[in-house]
Amino acid sequence: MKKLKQQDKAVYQAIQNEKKRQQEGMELIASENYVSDAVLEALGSVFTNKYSEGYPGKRYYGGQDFTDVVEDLAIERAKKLFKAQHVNVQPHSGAPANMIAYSALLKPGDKVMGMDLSHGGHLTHGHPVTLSAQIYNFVGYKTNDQGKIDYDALEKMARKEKPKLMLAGFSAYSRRINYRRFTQIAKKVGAISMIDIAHIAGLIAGKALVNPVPYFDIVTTTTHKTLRGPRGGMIMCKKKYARAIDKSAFPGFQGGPHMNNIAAKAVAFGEALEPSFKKYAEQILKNSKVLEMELKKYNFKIVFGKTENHMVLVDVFGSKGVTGKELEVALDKVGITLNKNVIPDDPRSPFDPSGVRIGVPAVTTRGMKEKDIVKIVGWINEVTENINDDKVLKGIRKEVIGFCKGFPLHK
Ligand code: DSN
Repeated sequence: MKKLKQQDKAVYQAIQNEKKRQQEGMELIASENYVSDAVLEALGSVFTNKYSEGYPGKRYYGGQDFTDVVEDLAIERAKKLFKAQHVNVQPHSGAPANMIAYSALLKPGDKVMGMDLSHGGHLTHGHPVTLSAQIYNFVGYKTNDQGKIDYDALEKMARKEKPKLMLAGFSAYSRRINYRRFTQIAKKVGAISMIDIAHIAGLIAGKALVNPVPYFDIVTTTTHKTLRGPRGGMIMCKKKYARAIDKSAFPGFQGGPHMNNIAAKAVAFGEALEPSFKKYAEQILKNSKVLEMELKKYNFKIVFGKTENHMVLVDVFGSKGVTGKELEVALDKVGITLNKNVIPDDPRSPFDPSGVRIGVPAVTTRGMKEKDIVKIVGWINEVTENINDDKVLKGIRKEVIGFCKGFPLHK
């Protein structure tokens, strides 16, 4: 970064500080990860200079010889990874990907069934604060007392509501979804089936979880969570919906695609096709199970009962009398980063909810294994027990920095 250092010290310094923060801290936000140096290089490439409205072979401006190469590579690799019939790699991120899909399939006022946010769903699945909820008529389904989706109840609800679209997927739910049953219900009520796999795309690509793509009409995802690519979105769909999705992405919703980002997606998908990615996905599940078991040992309450993916949702207020925000702030002081999170039908405010969400994709990328997760949960417990004791927190901070030295990040 010689040029940047000379030209813009303020930005250069902020980048250096962020690098240090990442190196000396433990990243447990379930949606975060570390990209490879190769992905970073593609992101910082000259493709950022290029406008490429349209699709490979059908662009509106000239000079597209090489943009077509990287977009085709990204599409072909994604098709191979997910066995998808059609792929659009242009969505700038997950929220736009969902809006692009909705507007391809729905008319304003159409009904959509999506998972309630406090039960693990996502803002863009129809939360009232989002544009999606202003345009479409969302109704939310919930998990039952065992922390699972009750498919009989879901079917009953679908028959009553008659949605145009049934949406599966989540951002804080730690259980698996019965893809066959979900899509059968959608078919029975004549709804289009859609799933947002943003959180688990890497686990699917790494074959640690069953691939839902063959089951669903439409699949949206981000590329930067477990999939470990650049920040971005992607839509996969059955051939039948290909034209509608492509038209909705461009010119419907977005302008020029971010070609540097698409180049980086191609690189990340290439990495995900390597055997080492399968090992990484398997290790995520192992680490996540240890996370759950260790938290239970310390009597933390695991919402949804257990984890079957890369994360757990913990009711820290219910089990320890500490709010999600209090724990997030205290853990920040020791260099352990996670996020406060609502729990099902949380009586507390989303700004100071009962829970925290903890995920292991980033620490797994960093090379941490089961024994390391045991250590991390020990620290989480110690911080919870000593939440107002700055001396204890300072001591843990030193230990975390020392521990992280054993897991170096970008040079
Ligand atoms: N912000 C992402 C997450 O943390 O799950 C999704 O929006």
